[in-house]
Amino acid sequence: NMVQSVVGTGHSQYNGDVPIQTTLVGTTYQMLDSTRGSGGQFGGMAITNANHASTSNPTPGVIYTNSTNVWGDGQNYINGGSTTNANGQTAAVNALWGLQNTYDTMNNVLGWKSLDGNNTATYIAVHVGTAYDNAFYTDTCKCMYIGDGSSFYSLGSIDVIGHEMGHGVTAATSNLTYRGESGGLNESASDINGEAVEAYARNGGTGAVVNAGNDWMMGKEISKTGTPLRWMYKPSKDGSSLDAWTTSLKRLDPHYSSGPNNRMFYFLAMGSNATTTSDYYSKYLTQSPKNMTGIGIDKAYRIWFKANTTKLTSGSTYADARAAVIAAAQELYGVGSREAKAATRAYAAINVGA
Ligand code: ASN
Ligand code: ZN
Repeated sequence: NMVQSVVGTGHSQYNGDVPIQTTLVGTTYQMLDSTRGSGGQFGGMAITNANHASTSNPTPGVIYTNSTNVWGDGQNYINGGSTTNANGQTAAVNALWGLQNTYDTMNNVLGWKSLDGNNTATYIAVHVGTAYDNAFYTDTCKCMYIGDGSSFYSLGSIDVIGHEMGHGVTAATSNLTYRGESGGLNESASDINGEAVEAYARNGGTGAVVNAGNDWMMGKEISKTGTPLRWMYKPSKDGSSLDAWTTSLKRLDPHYSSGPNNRMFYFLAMGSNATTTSDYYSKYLTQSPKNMTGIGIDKAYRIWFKANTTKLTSGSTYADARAAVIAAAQELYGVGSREAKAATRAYAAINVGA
């Protein structure tokens, strides 16, 4: 059989028609991308159908195949109340496009290959569980599982995929322990990755992370109510996350103790005076730190990534994160640089250092 890597079209659920890299084997197309990553369970980046396997220790199932290189119908198969198309391809389109953009963000912007930096191939299995309202990363397979949702729409939005795969980067590098202050930093590292991938994808995948309309919210698209999972610019909007560091932060669930570091990243990238047509931001622009100028998400992402992958360790605290981020900014942009000063101010704004 002739095997070729080809570009097809996916009718995605959240992003319109998207290009996806697939493989033609004889006359059958497969959701296997051998241009992004090697080895792994499937010999390349793959999307499989978990076909409602139990969420505890699930098996990935088989790679999606099709007779043409046009995939999905752009509809939400699961959440219309119908289960007849419960194994539909649209969730797989979301997953492959999201995973390809996750790979490209790290590779094209940072030169970091796949999750471990060694180009080990990853995969995503969709349709895990029944009406399952979560998505999760598993390090043993360097893979991610996506549920179809019940309270949520199918959980494969681009920021959620970037978030989950971000857990793989952290696991391969700093390995921040998932409790206490390090747990919050671990979750924040994933939220930052999710938002950077979203920004990269919305910019058309041109090799930079440009703030081109990423929303600074996690999981907005999968929400049925319009309420996202988390707000990076004002984490306390969720009713549980902190906006600034306190001594009790370490006792919170990592999804809430992530808040201050998420907010630090927002301030570092966007400053405190960002103007936008979106009313999501406008209410929060006048509070501390006033008149802080951001350095843009591209530089902020490079700084955070360098800190997480080369300076943080499993037991790192918020104070350690401050030191690591400032050091990374100094190494990338110079001691006394605008970027290093912005990093210092962004941590001061969340009550870490001065
Ligand atoms: N989706 C969640 C996360 O990645 C799963 C979890 O609660 N660990 O944070
Ligand atoms: Zn997470």
